[in-house]
Amino acid sequence: MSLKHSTHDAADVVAALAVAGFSEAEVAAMDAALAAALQGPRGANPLVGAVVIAADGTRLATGYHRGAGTAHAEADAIDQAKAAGHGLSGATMVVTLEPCNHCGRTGPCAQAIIEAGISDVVYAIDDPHDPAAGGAATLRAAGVRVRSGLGALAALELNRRWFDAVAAQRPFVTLHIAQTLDSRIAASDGTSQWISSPESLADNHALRGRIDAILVGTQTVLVDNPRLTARGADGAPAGRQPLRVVMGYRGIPEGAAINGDDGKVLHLPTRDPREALDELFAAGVRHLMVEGGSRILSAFLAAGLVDELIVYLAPTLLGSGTPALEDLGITTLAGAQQWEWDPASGGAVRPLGRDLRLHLRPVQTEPAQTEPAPPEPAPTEHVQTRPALTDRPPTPPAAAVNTSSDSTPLRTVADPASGGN
Ligand code: AOF
Ligand code: ZN
Repeated sequence: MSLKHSTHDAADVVAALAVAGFSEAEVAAMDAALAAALQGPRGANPLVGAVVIAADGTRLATGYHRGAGTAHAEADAIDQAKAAGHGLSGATMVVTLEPCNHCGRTGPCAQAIIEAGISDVVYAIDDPHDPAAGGAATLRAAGVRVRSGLGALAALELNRRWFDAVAAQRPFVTLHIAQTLDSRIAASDGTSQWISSPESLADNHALRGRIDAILVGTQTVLVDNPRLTARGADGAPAGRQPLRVVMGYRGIPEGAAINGDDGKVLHLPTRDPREALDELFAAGVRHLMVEGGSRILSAFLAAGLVDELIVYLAPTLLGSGTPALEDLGITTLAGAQQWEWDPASGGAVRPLGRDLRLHLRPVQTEPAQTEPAPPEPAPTEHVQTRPALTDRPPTPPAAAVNTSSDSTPLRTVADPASGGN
């Protein structure tokens, strides 16, 4: 919870913070870090922002994470501070997530902070992701003063669905719909290329280039014969390609374009989104884009398994044809799914050529809090805090992830291909 939302007046807030052990400059820096985090894209990694302030509270640099495989927020902020010629000895790093401790796709942030000579770290919330967790302990062992809890509720809310996905050991799911104004994804004769503007298609291909996997149903393969590769405006394949996944019972024709020639194709003989996510998580997929068609889109939505919704809305009317969605099992307005505009990843509403790109996330479905929100936690110097994570569903045991040898084997098909989208 950001203190700017408090009902107290400014003097009360400053006094309360002094008691809690956070300076006015640290509170302002955390607000700025939370705002910076929103500039990043949602996906396999959380949105993270970081602000470095000098001992006198002067802001030296602001950084954020631009998605899996790129520099973490702390490293970004440190690089920017150095590029601007600032010394970091005695500075404070204010960051929305516990600095990581692991050498993943990028180096451990805890080490980068220590090496930069930063003396204080204020972070909002612990990193629940096992390989990355433990940065606070590493920092303390190196003599860095570490406090946490500032902005914890806002930081949790920022990445609510990412925390859920980590706890449930499933990929983060982005669902993509390219539709007309009247929610059609194809005309009655089956034609669908192209409903979206070239700018929307380019945006979708950029997203394809940074996800781990893209999923369609067998019906889409049989009707549209898509390639599902990430391509640039000139049609050339992007450097990084997603795993192409087909879900459903029917077989994939040998000559289907989706087969490609790189072997990065998986057929999941199931109609159950949960089963598909279990299989994909076990195969290392952490960010999945569900591309269509309407039965698959609806199955993921009905199961509550969509973390992010991107709709490319074309100013086109068909009046007939394939609706984007099928029955979601909702019969009364009180049962409607509620979504909220998501300002992250390029904004809630953005014109793309003649289309609008709409970006949404599910409204929290957990029971409403009956008690007033807890106060901003006091800083923790020795105890690892995990504030609102305690009211999350418990992490399922590892056995919940389908890795058993008697599970339906995955069939990989890799045949020459042609055509499609
Ligand atoms: C941070 N700062 O800005 C982010 C963190 O695959 P990697 O190497 O990018 O590591 C991803 C994990 O690191 C991610 O699952 C989460 O636990 C943490 N993300 N950590 O210190 C950041 N994005
Ligand atoms: Zn990191």
